[in-house]
Amino acid sequence: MAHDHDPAHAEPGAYDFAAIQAKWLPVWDELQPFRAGASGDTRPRKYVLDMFPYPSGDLHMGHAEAFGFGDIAARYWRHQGFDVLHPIGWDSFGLPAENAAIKRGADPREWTYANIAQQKASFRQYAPSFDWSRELHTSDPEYYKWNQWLFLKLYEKGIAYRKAGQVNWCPNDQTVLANEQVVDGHCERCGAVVTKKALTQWYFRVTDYADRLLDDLNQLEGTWPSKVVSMQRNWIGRSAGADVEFEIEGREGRVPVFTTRPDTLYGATFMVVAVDSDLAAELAGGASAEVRMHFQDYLDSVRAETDIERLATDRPKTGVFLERYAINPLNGERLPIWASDYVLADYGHGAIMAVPAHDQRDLDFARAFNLPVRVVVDTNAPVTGVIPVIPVDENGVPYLPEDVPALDPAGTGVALTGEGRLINSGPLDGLSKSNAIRRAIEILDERGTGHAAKNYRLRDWLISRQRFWGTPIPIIHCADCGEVPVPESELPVRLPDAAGLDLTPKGTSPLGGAGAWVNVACPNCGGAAKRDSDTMDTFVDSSWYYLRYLNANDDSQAFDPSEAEKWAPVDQYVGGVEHAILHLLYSRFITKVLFDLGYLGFTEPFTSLLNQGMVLMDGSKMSKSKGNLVEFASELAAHGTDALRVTLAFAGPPEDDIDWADLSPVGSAKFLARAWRIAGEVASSPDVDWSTGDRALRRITHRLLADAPGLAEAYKFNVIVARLMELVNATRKAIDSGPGASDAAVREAAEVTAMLLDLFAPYTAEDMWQRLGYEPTIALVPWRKADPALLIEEQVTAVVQVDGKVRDRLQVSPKISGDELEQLARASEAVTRSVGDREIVNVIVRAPRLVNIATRG
Ligand code: ANZ
Ligand code: ZN
Repeated sequence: MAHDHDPAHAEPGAYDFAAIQAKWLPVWDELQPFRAGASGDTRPRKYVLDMFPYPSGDLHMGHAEAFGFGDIAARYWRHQGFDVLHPIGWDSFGLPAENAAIKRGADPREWTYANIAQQKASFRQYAPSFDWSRELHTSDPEYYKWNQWLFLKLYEKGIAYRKAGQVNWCPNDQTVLANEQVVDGHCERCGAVVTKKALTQWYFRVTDYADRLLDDLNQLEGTWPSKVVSMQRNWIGRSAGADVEFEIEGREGRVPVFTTRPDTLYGATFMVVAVDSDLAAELAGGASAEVRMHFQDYLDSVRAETDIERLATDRPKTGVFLERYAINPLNGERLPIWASDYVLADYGHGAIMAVPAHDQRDLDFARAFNLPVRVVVDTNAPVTGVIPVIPVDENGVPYLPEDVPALDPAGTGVALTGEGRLINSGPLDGLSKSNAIRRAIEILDERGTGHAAKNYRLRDWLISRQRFWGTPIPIIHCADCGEVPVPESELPVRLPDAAGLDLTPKGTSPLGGAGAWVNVACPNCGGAAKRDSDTMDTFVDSSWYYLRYLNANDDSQAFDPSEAEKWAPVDQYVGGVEHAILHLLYSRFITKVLFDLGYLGFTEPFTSLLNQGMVLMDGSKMSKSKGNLVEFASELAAHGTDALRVTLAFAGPPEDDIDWADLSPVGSAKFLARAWRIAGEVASSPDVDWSTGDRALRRITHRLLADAPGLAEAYKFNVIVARLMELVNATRKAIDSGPGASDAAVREAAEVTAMLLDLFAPYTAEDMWQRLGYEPTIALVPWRKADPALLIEEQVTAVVQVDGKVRDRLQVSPKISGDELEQLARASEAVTRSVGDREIVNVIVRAPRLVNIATRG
C-alpha cells in the first residue's frame, strides 16, 4: 500500500511523476469532477464516448492511444464550459471468455470479471476523465435484461424472427456466424474456413432498413471518416434494376430473376439457377436419371465451396443442364436452364437470365458449354452525353482508328460491358443503354411480366449463437403454443451456473444441457415447454449501450428517453476502424428501430467519429508471438501516465499508424518536467494584472489560446502539443534572459500551459495548478479567452524614398516579402505623384524597412 514516492521526501525541484500520481488520484476521487448531469447543472452538454473495451487481459498500448484521444476531447469540451458525459463500461460477453474457460476448466464469469478488475485498475492510473458512477458490464443480468427487453420489442414488431436456412458455420468454434463475421471465407475469430449448414436461427430484419441505412449516410458525410462511410455503403450494396418473370415450360407459375440490365433481355440466351436453390432441386427432380445423378454429385461438391470461390471470375465455369426451358417474356424465345455455382442461392432470386455478350461470367459459361452469344448493344455506336475515348499515337496526337473493334465477344472472350446503342432488340433498337433500361421496364410493366426493383448485398442479421457466455434469448418453445415470449415481468432470463455444464462446442448450445433451466412451464398454457437455448450475438449488446450509460443504474427501464433527449446522439465517438462495418451498422439500425418505436427523437447514434490509427512496434502490429509486444503496464510504470499520453498524442495525426520504436516517452517526460518547473518558479501572485506583462510572450500565449480550439476540433492534437512545447520554451527564455520570473506574462503563460496540458497530462497539470497557487481541480477551469489585441500582427514602418527623398511611410507586416513591399510602394499615391512621367531606372528593396526608387527624365 504505502507508496515509495512520498511527495514530502522528493528532492525539491525534481519532477516525480509517481509522487504526483499518488497525490492527485485520491483528490479526484474525493471531488468527483467528472460526474455528469448533476441536478441544477445548467451548462450545455456534450457526450463523448470511447468504444468500450473487451476484457481480454490488461489494457494494451492500443487502448492507451484510443482512450487518450477520447479523453482529450472530453477534457477539451469541459474547459469550453460543457457538462461532458464521458462514461466507461465493458463489452464483457463473448467467446474468448468461454474458450479460456474451456481450456482451464474455469468459469467464464470468473475469467471475465477478473480481467475487468485488472483493466479497471490500469484505467484508474491512466486517469481518463470517466464518470465511473455509470460503469456497466454487458454480462451483468442488470444489463442483459434489457437486451432481452429489446429482443421482445423487436419480436413484437416482427423485426426479430426465426427461419430455417443455409447459415455460415464455423466448424472450429461450432457456432453460426453472421455474414459480417465471415472474412474472405474465414471465421473472423479463429480463422477456420467457414462452411454452410442448414439450421433454424433467429434473425433481425435489418434488410427492411437498408434504404434508410444507406440514405442517412449522407448526414454523416464530413463528420465520419469517408472510408467508413463508403465501407458502410458497399456493405449495404444497393443495386437498381428490374425483376423479370420467366415462365418455365411444363411448370405452373413464374420464376423471377433480378437483373441490373433489363435492356439486354433480347441478348439472353440461357438461364442459370443456383445449384443449391430449391428451384434447382425441383427442376433436377424431374430430369432424367443420368442428369439427376450428375446434379447430385455437383451439388455435393459445391457445398464445400465458399461464396468467394463461387463468385471468382478466374475459375473455370462448371454446371449441369437441367433439360428444361424458360420462356423470354419479351420475345418468347426458349432458353435452356442450367444449374451452376456462380449464381448464389441467397442473392436476388437465386436465378439469372444469362446475357453472355455483355456479362463476363455468363460469357465464360457460354464458351465453356458452347451456348449461343448474341450481341444486343453496339458498343461502337456513339452515345450522346458520353465522351468517347479518342486514341492518341506515340506523339500524343489524336487519330481516328481505321477499323473499329469487332463486336465479337464469343471470339475474343471479352464481354462488351460499355455504353452503346441497342441492336437486335426489336422495340429497343437504337436506344442508348439507360433509355433502353427505362423502356424495357415500361414494356415489362405493361405486360405484367416484370417491374423495377432494387437489390441489396445486405442480409438479415443472424443473431443466435450456440454458445454459453451471452444473453439468453427470451423465448419459450411450447409444443402447443409455438414460440412464446417470456413475459417482461419475468426478465431477466438469467444464465444458469456454468458449473456442471459442458461448454465444449458441440454444435448445439451448452444451455440445452442445463435441464432444470431449459424445462419450464409454458407461460401461455402452463404445459411442459423448453427455453430457447441459444444466446445472442454480442453485437446486440453493443448496439445500444450508448443509451444505457444515460441511466446505467436504473432498474425500471432500458434507458430513459428524457435523458436521451438531453444527451444523445453521441457528439464524439472514438474507436478502431475494425468496427467500421458491423458495430456501427448494427448501432445505426437499432437506433432507427428505437426511433420508429417512439423511444428516440433521432435516427443516427454517433454524430462525429474518430478512428485512431494503430500503435505498431518496429513496423508491424504488436503481438506476443512476434516478440514485439510493448506492454502497457511496464510503460506506465517506467514513464508514468502523463509521459505516455503526451507521447501518443504528439506522435502524429490520430488517424495515422504510429511506431512506438520511433517515439520518446523520455523526451515527453523532460518536456513535462520543464513545464512543471516553470510553474514553481513563477514569482508573481495570482492577482497580478496580466496586461502589464511582456508583450512578446503574451502574443505567443494568446495565439495558442486562439488556435487551440480549431486544432482540437479538427483532431490536430499533435499540433497543440508542439505549440505547447514552443510556449514552454518561450516562457523559459522569458524567465532566464527576458523580463524574469516576476513578469505577469510568465504567470499567464504558465497558467495557460497548465490548462492546455490538462488535455494530455492531467496529473502534471493539476500539480502545476497547485504550484501556481490554486485549488483543484484544473479540469474545470474555464477556457481563457484570447485577447484580440494581442492577435493582430505587429506592424513595422517601411520608408519609401524617391531619388533620395522620403515620399511615403507604409505600415506593413514584419514578414512582408520584397516583391510585395515593392508593389505597395509603386502603388502609393505620394510615390506616383512624385515620380510623375519620369522613367523608373532602379528600385532597391530592403524588406520590411525600406524601398528606394531612382528615376531619370
Ligand atoms: C443480366 C445481365 C446482363 C446482368 C448484363 C449483368 C450484365 P449487382 O450489381 O451485384 O446487384 N445476378 C443476379 N442475381 C445473381 C445471383 N443470385 N448470383 C450471381 N449473380 C446474380 O449484380 C446484379 C447482376 O448480377 C444481375 O444483372 C445478374 O446479371 C447477376 F449485361 O442480369 B445481370
Ligand atoms: Zn403452450
